[in-house]
Amino acid sequence: MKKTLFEKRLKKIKSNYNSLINKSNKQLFSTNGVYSRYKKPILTRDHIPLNWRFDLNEETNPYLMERIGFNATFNAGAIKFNGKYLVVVRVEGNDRKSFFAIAESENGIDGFRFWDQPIVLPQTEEPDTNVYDMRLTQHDDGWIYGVFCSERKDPNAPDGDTSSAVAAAGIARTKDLLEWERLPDLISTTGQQRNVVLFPHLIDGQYAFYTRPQDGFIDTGKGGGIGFGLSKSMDQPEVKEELIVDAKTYHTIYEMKNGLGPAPIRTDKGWLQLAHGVRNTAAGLRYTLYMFMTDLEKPWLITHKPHGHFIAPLKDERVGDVSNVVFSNGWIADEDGKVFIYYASSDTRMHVATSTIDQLLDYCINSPQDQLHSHLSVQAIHKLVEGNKAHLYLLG
Ligand code: M1P
Repeated sequence: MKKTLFEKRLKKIKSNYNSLINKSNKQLFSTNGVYSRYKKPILTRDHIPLNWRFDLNEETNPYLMERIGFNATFNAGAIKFNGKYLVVVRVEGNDRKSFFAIAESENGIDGFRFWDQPIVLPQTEEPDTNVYDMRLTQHDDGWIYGVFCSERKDPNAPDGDTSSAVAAAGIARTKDLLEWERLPDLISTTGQQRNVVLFPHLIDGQYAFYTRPQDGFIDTGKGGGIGFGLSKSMDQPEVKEELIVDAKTYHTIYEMKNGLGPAPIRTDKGWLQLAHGVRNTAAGLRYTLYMFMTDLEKPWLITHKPHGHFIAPLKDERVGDVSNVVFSNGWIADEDGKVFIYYASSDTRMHVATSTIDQLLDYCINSPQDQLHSHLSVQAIHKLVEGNKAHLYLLG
């Protein structure tokens, strides 16, 4: 019997989908020796399960049309859970609303599969218009916390302004990543907050947050910088004072604003920290990733900070819905020291890069710092060239 349009389309859609999700990834040669990129993104909108997109009933959907479209999969938190590598992905629908959905892989670099359904995030009394960029923290108190941006329309926006928004740090917690309990949003010293990260241990008996105080939705204004503050509880989370850990600074890659990425990784030499920095250019904002280390006992004090960016958008990564952006809010450190850095490119797709704790420590400790002036950058190059004189024959 002749195949219906529905049947023909189903066959093609299924075969495209299966070949995509079963593709293996390939590690690329590490040009800088710090981390390795991989050939393909780990998740794109085409990885979204077919039963989230299509009505699979031929009677109600004879053309096998997509009923719900998805625009992007990006900015994922990450955690190792029951031996699996999980990413909590920011999935954005064609309707511009983001939500969280978990994808799981056996090896952390390919074979990511979404769980059956997106996370059901309970609401506070004031429902979120949009939620995004969840940072996961396995806290000493036994809960896994997800801290994310909750965005709502600015109640003080003048008539006719339909785009001004207010960003707050939303908080939810879980034990199994299936059922989530919503807590009140973090109250802090400034009007808006994004890029808030919960530190995994109590400090002086209090919960500790890295923050990013800002007095505008896009522009951080006076508040720019990665902050740090303590809250007496998670039931009424409130940070009354924010110390600036890493200030936005003139003529750096974080000149305009910055924000912490995932929760830090503990090492015996200090906390490894990953952040994003933003500078303005004639082509618009450029987001790159950078690293620094903080003191083990005083995780608000920077001990090492390599100059410039750690990962910048490269080749295909440079283009997407918001071009020239890399952003990370998830990484996983394995017990053997391997580190999986999950990063998104141009607010469109997810990638992984791998490194090790030893490599990242070496990078942070032994790279020169940004001396903030061109002539001092030249001095650093001269120093390296001088030290290399005895080894120049290696390049011959
Ligand atoms: O579009 C780039 C990024 O912009 C925001 O980051 P920040 O608050 O530092 O400017 C976030 O909306 C982030 O999701 C997005 O990737």
